[in-house]
Amino acid sequence: MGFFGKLSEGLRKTRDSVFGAIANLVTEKEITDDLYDELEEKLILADTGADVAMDLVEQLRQRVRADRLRTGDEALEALKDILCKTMRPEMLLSVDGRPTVMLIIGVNGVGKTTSIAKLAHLYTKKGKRVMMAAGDTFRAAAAEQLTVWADRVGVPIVKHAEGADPASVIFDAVQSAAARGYDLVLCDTAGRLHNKKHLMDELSKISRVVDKACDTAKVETLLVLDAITGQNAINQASQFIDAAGATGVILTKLDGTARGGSVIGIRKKLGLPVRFVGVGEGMDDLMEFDPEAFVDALFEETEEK
Ligand SMILES: Nc1nc2c(ncn2[C@@H]2O[C@H](COP(=O)(O)OP(=O)(O)OP(=O)(O)O)[C@@H](O)[C@H]2O)c(=O)[nH]1
Ligand SMILES: [Mg+2]
Repeated sequence: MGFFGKLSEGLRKTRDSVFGAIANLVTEKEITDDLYDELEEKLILADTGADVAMDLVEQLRQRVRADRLRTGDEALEALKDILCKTMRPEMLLSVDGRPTVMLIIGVNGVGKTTSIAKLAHLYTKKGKRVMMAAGDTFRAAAAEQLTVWADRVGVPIVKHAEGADPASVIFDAVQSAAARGYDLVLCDTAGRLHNKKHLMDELSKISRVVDKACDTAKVETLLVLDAITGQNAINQASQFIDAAGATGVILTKLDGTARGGSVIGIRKKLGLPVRFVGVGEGMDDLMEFDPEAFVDALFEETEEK
C-alpha cells in the first residue's frame, strides 16, 4: 500500500464517523447559521477541542462572506483550505545536521519506542544513515525492545546497562554517530511521569551532553502524543513542552480512534508543528505529516461518491 493508501486507511474511523458527515453536511445543505452550528458540533465530536472548532467555523463564515461563496462544494473547498492552513508548519523538518539528534519524549505508553523504529525505517529508506540510542534505561525491557527493532530495521544501537545515566548513553551515541558519519541519532527516553524539575534537569543535561559530544549536532525534541487520548493529552502537554523545550509533535495511534480531529488544533494550542503521524503498529506505519494529504484523506471517500 502506498503513502496515501496507508494514511487513508489509518484515518478510516475518523472519516467514517465524522468527516464524511461534515462533507455531506457542508455540500448538501444551504449555507445558513444552522449549518455553522452543526459544523461546530461535528468538529467538537471529532475532538478538535471547542475553541478550535469555534475558530474554524468563524474562519469559514468569514471566507464564505468575503469570497461570496454560494455552493456547498465551494464551502467545502474553503473549509479544507482553512484546515490545511491551520496545520501547516512554518518550516519543514530537515535532517541535515551533522548529525541530527532526535530526542523522543512523552508519557508512558504513547508510542515512543515504536515511533523510533518507524523513524529509523523511514529515514533509512530515504538513504540516511541512522543510529538508535537506548536512552530509556529506567524500564528493564526497554533496551531489549529497542534492540529488537534495531535488528529488524537494520540499524546500529548504542545501549548501556539498566539504570545507567540516559545522558551518558546519548553522549556515546552522538559521539559515535559524528565519528562514523551518521546523519540521524534517534534517542529513546523513559516514559515515566516525571515531575517538572526532574524532567527539566534530565533534558537539559541531555542537551548539554549532545553539545559536548558534537558541537555541530542539531537537536529536535519531538513530543509523542497519543491520538486516542486526544484533547486530554494535548491539555496536559504544555508542562512537558515548557520543561523539555519540545520542537514538534508525533501524533500516534490515529488508526485506533474515530476522533482523529485532535491533530487539527495541535499547532494552534501547543505552538508546535505536527511532524509525524502514526497509523498502525508496523514499521511502515508512520507518515511525515503533510496537511494537504491529511485533509484529502479525511474527506476522501465522500468526495468520490
Ligand atoms: N495502533 C497503533 N498502535 C501503536 C501506534 N504507535 C504505537 N502503538 C502501540 O502502542 C503500544 C506502546 O508503544 P511503545 O512504543 O512501547 O510506547 P512507549 O511510549 O515507548 O512506552 P513506554 O516506553 O512504556 O513509555 C505498543 O503496543 C505499540 O505497538 C500507532 O500509531 N498505532
Ligand atoms: Mg518505550
